[in-house]
Amino acid sequence: MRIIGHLDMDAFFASVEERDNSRFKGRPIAVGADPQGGKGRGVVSTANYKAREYGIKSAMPISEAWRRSEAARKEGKPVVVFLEGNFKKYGEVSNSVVEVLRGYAKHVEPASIDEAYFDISSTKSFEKARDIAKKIKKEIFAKERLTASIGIGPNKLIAKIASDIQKPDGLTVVTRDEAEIFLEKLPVRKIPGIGPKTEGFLKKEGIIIVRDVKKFSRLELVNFFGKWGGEMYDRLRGIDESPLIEEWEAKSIGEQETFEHDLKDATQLSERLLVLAGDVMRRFQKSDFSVFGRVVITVRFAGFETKTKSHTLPEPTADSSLLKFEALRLFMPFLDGRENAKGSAIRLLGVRIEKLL
Ligand code: TTP
Ligand code: MG
Repeated sequence: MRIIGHLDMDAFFASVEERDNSRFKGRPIAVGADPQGGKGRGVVSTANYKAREYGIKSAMPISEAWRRSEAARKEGKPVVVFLEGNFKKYGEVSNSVVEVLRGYAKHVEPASIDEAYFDISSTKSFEKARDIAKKIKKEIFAKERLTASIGIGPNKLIAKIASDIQKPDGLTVVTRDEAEIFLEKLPVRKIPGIGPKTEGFLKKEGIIIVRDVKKFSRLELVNFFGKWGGEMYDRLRGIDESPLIEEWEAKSIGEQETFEHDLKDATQLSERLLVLAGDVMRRFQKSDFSVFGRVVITVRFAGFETKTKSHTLPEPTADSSLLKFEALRLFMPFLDGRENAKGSAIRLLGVRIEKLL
């Protein structure tokens, strides 16, 4: 029997800042771009729970967060502390948390800067797994003065969903026998992979919770959603055999830029893209990786619609001019009707390399 844990730090960047700046304790905090008195053009990386009470959340334009802070001020509530963040420090804390996990589990998969899966099948019981999870939380708090939420389940899928059920400082254990019932009551959106599109489609059918999607056969789901429908059929039932992937720490290197003014000019945009590709290449050359296998670009339009395009190379390479060539090739359709029918201006560009070895 497998017993898998998923740990996710609470309001991660904001909690680190709150910890290290005692004058911000208990105040609403948003980590992200400089709000520039409401004119800033970037986004919120994360907000602590106090700031979330103002409706501020990850990926929200920083200008919107500023407006909410000003509205709070008018109501006599505390204003938000805006901080730009210290990514090097977050990386170090992240490594330190993973080290704690390695003390309890042989197999650990760091899944993002603030989350990791760990395999504690050797405990052989969900009750013992609960005890281990408590110890992990306690040790992280003792070492880093930060709280984390943990989910325990029979696989990665259930563990991930469980870690999000009770936040902050939560611990949710779902045994193999409870898994299917546990999922049935949840809104469909809680299933990883079900995004706004699928949610919208299901809503039109009057479907809100997982139990109701189960009326569709595997074949029906495949007809609706293609190959993903088959995978979804399993996930709705708590079935997930995916193994922990331990070796992909820092599995991508990327750079992005939000422009001071939205850009339309093809020459200027191509130049910025090549500069970003150059920055990515320099970081790649300093890294321990020797080749990359995929090039990804992100384009955000003035209206905030965001698209990513990727190309997997026929074989991995370390070639700087190939990165620039592929990034430009992926970008070309955004300069004409193929990806930009309305001729919109562009506010952000990003370049990333993945499949690093
Ligand atoms: P999350 O775990 O999604 O968020 P969180 O840890 O801030 O809050 P929660 O208590 O709900 O887990 O993301 C982890 C960190 O990743 C977050 O602190 C900041 C960063 N991040 C971004 O920079 N942009 C984003 O859009 C998101 C979602 C996260
Ligand atoms: Mg988190």
